Amino acid sequence: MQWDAYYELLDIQNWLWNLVVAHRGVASLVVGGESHHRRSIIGMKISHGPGRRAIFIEGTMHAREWITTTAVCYIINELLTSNDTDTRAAAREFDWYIFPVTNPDGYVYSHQYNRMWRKNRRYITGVHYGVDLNRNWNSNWLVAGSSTNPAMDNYAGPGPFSEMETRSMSAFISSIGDRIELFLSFHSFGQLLLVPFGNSSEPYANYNDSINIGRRAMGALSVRYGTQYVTGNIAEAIYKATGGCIDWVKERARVPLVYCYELRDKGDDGFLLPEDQILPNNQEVMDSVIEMVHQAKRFGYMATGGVQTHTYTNSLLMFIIVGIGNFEQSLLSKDFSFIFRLWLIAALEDIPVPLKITACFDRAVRCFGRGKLLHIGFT
Ligand code: 0X9
Ligand code: ZN
Repeated sequence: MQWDAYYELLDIQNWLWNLVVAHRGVASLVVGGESHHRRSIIGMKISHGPGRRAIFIEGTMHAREWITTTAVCYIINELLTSNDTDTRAAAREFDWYIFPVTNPDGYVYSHQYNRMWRKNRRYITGVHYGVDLNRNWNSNWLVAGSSTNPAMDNYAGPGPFSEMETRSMSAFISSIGDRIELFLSFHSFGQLLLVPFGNSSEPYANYNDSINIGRRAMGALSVRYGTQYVTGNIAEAIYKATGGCIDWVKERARVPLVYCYELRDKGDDGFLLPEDQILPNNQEVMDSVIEMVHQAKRFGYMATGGVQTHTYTNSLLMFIIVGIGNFEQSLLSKDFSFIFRLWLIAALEDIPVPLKITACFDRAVRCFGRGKLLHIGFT
């Protein structure tokens, strides 16, 4: 694949397959779901071994947003072929699940009949086709920025998960959900990095971490060509819109770090981004993804070592945590399971773990607040 043209679905699928052949043992194809017209939603899994935490990336849920397709393909290409040290390390350290086209019927239609098509291609009623797949997820469905009118581009469908694409992809995401540490959706356009939720700017448990990590990633994005992105909550930075993919992934799949990119540009060419911007766009996006992984680790996410909790269900280890203040709430939050995991890894890998212990404490202190943390340990 060259980075100076937009490709059709079959070309992309062939390209993915050729990569699997060239990178046997590391790259494999996964079917994450199915479209209304029975096309497979194909993704690339990149894995250098079992037991790793996962990073999930999806693009082209909106058919006309062609720059997202090529950007996601570029990420796959770099992870498999780059000589850059950080990129190679990131490729080895995580299981990557990467889906360039999550709306294949719409994508094909946008190539063959209507370049500005956005939705899927299910027949609804009268002359109307298509549901907006980014309004059809079962998270605050139809609460804001969605339509009940099938003629509209933001038609949310007759019910949450009424569509084959969202239903099957959500099942796939759920099946690997507790391994996913970072989830990225790619859309265009607007040069934004969005965090949940689509109807409220109320900060969730790790909202500040998410914004901080996101801003730093966008700093890295800007270095190569000076492209500026704004990081912010969906409802504030773009508009209120619910039933979106990342909201569901955050709320229901409980993935710690979840972002939606709105790629180039800011409206000059919009969805029709000229082909000479493909490579620069893809390069700067890749810079940001690598920085995001780096920053996420610095903030205490992305625990490597890949220990799966169920391995330890019969373990004699007991985890005792004594805190005050928002203790109970923290117990229920993802932050707690993160600390728990870190401690399990630290203890069970049976290696000197001063760094992990430190990271654990840093994270715990951020979670509970300095001074509130009394004791964390094993018996
Ligand atoms: O409206 C959308 O779905 C996205 N913008 S786009 O121009 N690509 O259509 C924004 C999605 C924000 N995310 C959620 N609403 N969850
Ligand atoms: Zn979109």
